[in-house]
Amino acid sequence: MSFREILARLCFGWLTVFLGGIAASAAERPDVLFIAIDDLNDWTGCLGGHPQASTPHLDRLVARGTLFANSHCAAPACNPSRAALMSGLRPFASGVYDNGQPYGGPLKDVMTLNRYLMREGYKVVGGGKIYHGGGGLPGENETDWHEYFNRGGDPHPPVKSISGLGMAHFDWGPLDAADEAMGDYRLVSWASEQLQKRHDQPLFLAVGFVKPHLPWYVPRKYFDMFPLETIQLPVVKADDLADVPAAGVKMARPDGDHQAVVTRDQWKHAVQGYLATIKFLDEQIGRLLEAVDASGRGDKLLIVLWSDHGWHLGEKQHWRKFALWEEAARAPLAFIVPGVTRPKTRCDAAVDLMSIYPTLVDLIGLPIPEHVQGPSLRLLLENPQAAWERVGLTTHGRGNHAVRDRHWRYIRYADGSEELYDHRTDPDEWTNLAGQSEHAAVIRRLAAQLPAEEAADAPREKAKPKADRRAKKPRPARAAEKD
Ligand SMILES: [Ca+2]
Ligand SMILES: [Ca+2]
Repeated sequence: MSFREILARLCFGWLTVFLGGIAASAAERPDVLFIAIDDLNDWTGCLGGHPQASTPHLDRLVARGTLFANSHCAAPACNPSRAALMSGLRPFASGVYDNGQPYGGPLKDVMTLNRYLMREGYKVVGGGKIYHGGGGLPGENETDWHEYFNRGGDPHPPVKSISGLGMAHFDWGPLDAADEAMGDYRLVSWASEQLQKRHDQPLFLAVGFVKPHLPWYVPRKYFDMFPLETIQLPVVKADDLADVPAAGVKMARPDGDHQAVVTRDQWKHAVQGYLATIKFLDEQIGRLLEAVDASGRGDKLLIVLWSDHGWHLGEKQHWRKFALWEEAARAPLAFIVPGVTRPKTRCDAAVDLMSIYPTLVDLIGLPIPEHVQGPSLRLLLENPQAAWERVGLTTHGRGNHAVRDRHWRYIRYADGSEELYDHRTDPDEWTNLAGQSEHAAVIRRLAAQLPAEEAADAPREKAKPKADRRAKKPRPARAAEKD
């Protein structure tokens, strides 16, 4: 073969690769079903966070691929968690640390996941709750989503507070309403139509469930599935806060929600309400799964499912999210990737939700934008036992962080105080080991994962007149932590 022939063959080879690359772009890319859930902790069948949790449909969906059983949110609150995972910027990079800081300004010029996929030729449609408070950035939806579905509200009971606590949406009880009246039911009906439609571009379909967010009002049949006399409370240690530093006790706020719940004998009612609302959510996931199967897209549909953070129901005398312990930080995460994941796979490597953006674009075959923080999980999807040195990192307010690896949770508050828990012997995080010198090396290793620099707080929204009035009441105002 002459030199010229060799050169010609080489050029032809490269041309084939190059053209192949182009052919694989756009039309060849997989459809993506992006399932977001609001406030679902590990009370699922597959994660086993509560013995009575019943989620057969979610478990069935997750069993088609890889469950990340040790995954954690970037921030334990709706707004910063979602802003971070959709933008690729952690709270300490964007300055969006809590629910009172609108993400619109800080993310104005950021290549968010939905913008990126739109630019790369995807049909980008969403519905329900993806970002905190709806779809894209206020007033800029046309650059963020081709279409966005507003699921509308949910029915309310005739009384203001079923529990008698009188604490706004921190309430629970049965509704005399049909499933069809619920916003998440309409969301699935809409999503099912999107799955049936022919789209001439690859589809990015974001389905944002609002339940099991408060209030826990769902049709009565779901409450009937969990009779009050059968309800098991979370296992707790009475003096669990005794070894928690003051900054942690302040986050737990034992004299707030917990005292109100216990005083009014509402603990079992609340657990019942959360279990019932999760069961309702699971029914909707079952409907979505049926639509997926009916669409015939299964073999080229990439599915990711996540919840924005966990939830406490009295562990450490704490309720809601807004804390750095396992219950608030741990959040379901699963990927179903045809040709990559295998069914019924569980991965125990420590990860966090910042990996959703880079993993998706990596799997689709797009470059990961430079600003995106967090590693792609492709390696773990291909081999769940692969060596993994990364950690799950959770930030709650400037300067407060938790680092989770396979065995440990390390927490450091802005004032320098610390907690350390060994999950091999203490899965409930009852015994704070931070003061024990034999763990100094572990703490040093985990503390090295904390950011060296942290962005200043993004501007807070101005309090509405109603919130001003509320703030004057004796109950401590927590405008920054509104659900
Ligand atoms: Ca949430
Ligand atoms: Ca303790």
